[in-house]
Amino acid sequence: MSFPKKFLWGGAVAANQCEGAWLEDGKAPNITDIMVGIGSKDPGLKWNEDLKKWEMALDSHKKYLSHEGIDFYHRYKEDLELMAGMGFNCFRTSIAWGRIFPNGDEEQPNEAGLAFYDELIETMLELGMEPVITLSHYETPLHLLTEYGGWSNHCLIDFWKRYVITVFERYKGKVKYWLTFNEVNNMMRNPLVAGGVLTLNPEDKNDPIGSTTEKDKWQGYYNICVANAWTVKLCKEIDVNAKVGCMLTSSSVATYPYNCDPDNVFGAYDATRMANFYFGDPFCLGEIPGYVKRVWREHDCEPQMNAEELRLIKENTVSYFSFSYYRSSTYDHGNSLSGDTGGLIGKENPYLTGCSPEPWCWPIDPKGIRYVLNVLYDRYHLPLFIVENGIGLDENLDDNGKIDDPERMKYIEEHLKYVHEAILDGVDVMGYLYWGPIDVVSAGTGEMKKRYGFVYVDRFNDGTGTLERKIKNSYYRYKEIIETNGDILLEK
Ligand code: BGP
Repeated sequence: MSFPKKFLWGGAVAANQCEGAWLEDGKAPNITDIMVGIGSKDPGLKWNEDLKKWEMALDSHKKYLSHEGIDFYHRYKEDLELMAGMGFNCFRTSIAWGRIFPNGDEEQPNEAGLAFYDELIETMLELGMEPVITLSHYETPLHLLTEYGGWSNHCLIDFWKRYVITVFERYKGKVKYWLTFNEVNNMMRNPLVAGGVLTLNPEDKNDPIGSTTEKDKWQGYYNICVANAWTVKLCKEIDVNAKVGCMLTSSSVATYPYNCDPDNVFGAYDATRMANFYFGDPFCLGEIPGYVKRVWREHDCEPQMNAEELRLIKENTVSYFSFSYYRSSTYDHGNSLSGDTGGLIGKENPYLTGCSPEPWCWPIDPKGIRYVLNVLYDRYHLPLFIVENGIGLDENLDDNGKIDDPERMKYIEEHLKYVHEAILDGVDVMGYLYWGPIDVVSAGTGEMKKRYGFVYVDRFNDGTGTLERKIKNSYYRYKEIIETNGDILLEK
């Protein structure tokens, strides 16, 4: 039994990490544009005491590499051809919300922004790749945060609906796979970027992230659940042939108890719920779960809700569950869990032997992807779509101008082997998208040095480079895997 016949093979990027052109053709800044890496505790925001509000204040000493990205905005044709050259039958990217509604609250969309995505989507289709489109990959327009407080403000639901209707109508019959909010379950750890929430009148005027209140976060959570349900409903009304899925970082599903101490077993389970299922449950089962309501009760942070919207959530659950998986973690009740773009970080797992190179050191756990797929399928009984998995390496061209990257090939092969095991277990897996098939700016650290691509991009942390693209050796291996629909991996 091999991979399913219509398996979706491809790769994924995000507008804010590759497009560049951050203020071109009418686009205004979004939240990632003011950060050098979303893991930064110090975004480019300053409190204006006269106006009593936050405003953008970029730091002239910092390099905001995402402002130019890899210039995908102007080079997407060449890049998509390279992707098609590997045999991709689909390609994931996001629409930058701020290209369509620059401030987020306009009545009319920006035609120039739409024109860019018209061409981009058309090119994917011409090259035989299904577009998989994320509606917001950490890309809330900045104005919505500084003016309205972001997603904790109920009016964002209407702004979102306007945006979603615009793109659903425009790309009807062209885009079959939509994803709502990228890794939105990171919002409790990263309310500003993943949750798009900013407290408007903070206690600590020097700390826009740390001063976000629990109340605002949970109100943002509820409003996003409503917005997700609206997205599903609108898609059914506008384009019956398209499907809406959620997108969660699901490395956290593989949070293993450090040992069989019952406190660790339950603690690991609870950590998974509070890092992952707390969004998965309303998105897929239509219910705000009891363990979330308990937090609201005990911390006095219950959001304002209404019965009609709760019914909307109930009746409009997603058609599939998409997720990223990079690594696993362990839970030990004496140690707190931290996290970054790869997932949660707990005590080192002595059973894992590899990790990605320093300074990132992400543990490598291919068996974890089988575990995650099984857990998610057992809980939600929905088709599962792996829309991010990959390894970041610090790479340079060798003397012959080439890059040999056996670590990347090994990483993919091993993960796909366990994806296949999950398929044998009976899990419905729609496809596998490698994260970063072309080098892009890192989400977590904002650097170029952390390269995921099968295609190298000549750009460096100091902003220099020709932007020339070069094929790495792993390109040919991934091509072979796709050409044989994964059979080449099963021959071993
Ligand atoms: C995910 C994000 C991506 C991506 C990836 C790798 O969290 O959805 O945007 O970049 O992680 O993370 P990083 O770029 O920090 O290595």
